[in-house]
Amino acid sequence: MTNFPDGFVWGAATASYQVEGAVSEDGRGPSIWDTFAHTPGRIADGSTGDVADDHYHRYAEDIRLLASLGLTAYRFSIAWPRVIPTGDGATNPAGLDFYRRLAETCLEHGVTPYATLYHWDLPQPLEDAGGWLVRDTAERFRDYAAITHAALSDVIKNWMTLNEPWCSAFLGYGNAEHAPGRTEGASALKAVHHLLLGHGLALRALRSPETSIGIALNPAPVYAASSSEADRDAARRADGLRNRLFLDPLLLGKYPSDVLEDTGMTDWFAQYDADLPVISTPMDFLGVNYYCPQTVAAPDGPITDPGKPSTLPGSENLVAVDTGLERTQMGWPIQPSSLGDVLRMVNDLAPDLPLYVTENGAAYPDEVTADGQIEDTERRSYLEQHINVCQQVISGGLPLKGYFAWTLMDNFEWSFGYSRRFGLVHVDYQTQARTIKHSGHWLRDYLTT
Ligand code: IFM
Repeated sequence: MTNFPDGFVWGAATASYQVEGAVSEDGRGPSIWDTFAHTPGRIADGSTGDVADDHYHRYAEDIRLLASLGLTAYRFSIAWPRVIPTGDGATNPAGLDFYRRLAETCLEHGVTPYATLYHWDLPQPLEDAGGWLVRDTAERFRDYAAITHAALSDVIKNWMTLNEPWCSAFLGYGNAEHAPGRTEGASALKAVHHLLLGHGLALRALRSPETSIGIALNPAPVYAASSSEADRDAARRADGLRNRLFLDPLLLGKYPSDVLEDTGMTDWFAQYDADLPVISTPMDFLGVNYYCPQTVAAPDGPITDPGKPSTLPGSENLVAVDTGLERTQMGWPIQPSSLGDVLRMVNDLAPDLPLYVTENGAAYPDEVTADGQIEDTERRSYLEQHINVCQQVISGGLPLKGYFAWTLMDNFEWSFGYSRRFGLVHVDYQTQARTIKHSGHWLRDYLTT
């Protein structure tokens, strides 16, 4: 066994649109990702999540595989359009039944279910009515969360409201890399507010003594490329948009004023001060999805390219600096110690709040050898180094309670389609055959021997 404390949670994560497929079955309605993926040019390999890993039909096999890796927790997401196909209207019992079967199968295998209520698949009719740029969506999210929790709280005790609202807001409404593919400039910050409000409203609606509720964010340590004033200011702006814009309202009950000023959104946000107590409703835990740090500098001159909208409205004039670190296939620099930095950053703001690493992993261009092996040495090393950092931060006194690898099995990696594999388990998309990679075998040995 590992040197981690008793009760430390070991799991793997997935998300509905990335694995389920079965997009038109049993009454599921369309989501923004169905629309986006079916729009030519949006997904690098022209693929969609129509079939994905066929997890909707193969979930029992997948949960058995997860348990066979020595993992005892499964973080999955619930597709809002399966539960309420139009987003706001009749509930679809077949959709709820699927998640009941999934949770019950977990429990039969000694696996604790951790459900995320929103991992980006907004029902399309809600986007047509304004999406996350309008307040109504936050209220519809609360209703969906309450219905889902009421139906499943006997089998699911651990809940997350949102996954990575930074991506929903800035990639969805900022630079159009994600669904719904809109470029709204600084108005993407309205999506931030409505997502956080939805989180707070749902948290209040779900609160019960048996339920543990949190959120999964993707904060990243931001380093200045040099100690120059300009580079430090670039780091301040990047940190503001990536981290403080989410952590401050959630944990401190206020928005960072410099970010609102940089983006010209001060007046818009001033109207909604009354939402902050809702947004900062105390959580039971905070999930950190960590992949890589950012190192930024100020450019020598203006670099804004008006043809390419910025992901970070208000911080267009930033350059990402290559510090020479090795990178994964996503181009993300590998710096395990930064996982410690990000966990300490959150812990400094909320010293008693239990933390989980709710995602961590790496994409590499895996190859299947002639004898059917996937010798993913780099992924194994990535996981091992990051798990070692988890151990160090626990020794340092941080309340880190669990680690979820991203991801159980290769799946639809959003705008990259199936061209990026993060799984502990390889998926042959032609046959749907699952094969445990060497990283998965390593993790099983690490956890069980
Ligand atoms: O695949 C995604 C996941 O859906 C959210 N966090 C990052 C992962 C890798 O890009």
